[in-house]
Amino acid sequence: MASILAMTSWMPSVTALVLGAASLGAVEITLTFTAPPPEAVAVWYEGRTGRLPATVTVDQVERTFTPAVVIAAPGATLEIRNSDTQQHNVFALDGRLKQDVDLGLGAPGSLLTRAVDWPAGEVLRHGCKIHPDMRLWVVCTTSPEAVGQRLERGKRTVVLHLPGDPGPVRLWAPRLDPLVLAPGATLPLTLAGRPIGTAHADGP
Ligand SMILES: [Cu+2]
Repeated sequence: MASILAMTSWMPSVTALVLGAASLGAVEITLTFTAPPPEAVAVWYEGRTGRLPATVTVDQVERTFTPAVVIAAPGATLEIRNSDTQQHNVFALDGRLKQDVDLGLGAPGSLLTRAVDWPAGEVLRHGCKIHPDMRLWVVCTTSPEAVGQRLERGKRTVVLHLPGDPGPVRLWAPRLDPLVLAPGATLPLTLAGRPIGTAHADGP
């Protein structure tokens, strides 16, 4: 009886904490790097499905894909504009994802399209055959909430805000070992087993 009473007296504060976290409608993910960070990072809810736009647009300005990381649903159309003063040649080559796509030369002012035709949960890098430094990462996911960004060199702490009801978060970066973060968890970040830092998701 005493233990039940003790539990009951605990319950309201625990419930309030859980509801408090959920009502914020977001998960804050903090990445702390002990080695040079990857070029880009993205997070989305693992296994979640929802409505996503049928078309996603990326621009090319000053030899840079803008934004550098985009989120797209399976089957969506990816539009790639060229607002630059020079031509670009967008391509994607990834044996594992069975991708060998060359969109050809895109003149200034042009708009090229392709289908997001690789599996959900996978990220396909695109580049430009003329400018090898150009990088675009397209995240294919069914999660209605997802965010990604290019990371600055030398950055040691990155905080991402993923909107939506808190739940397990999939964390992606180029060559990063697959990682799913439950709310409240802290896990090591590793590249092919080599530690490069930690990831923490806030939560109850
Ligand atoms: Cu280019």
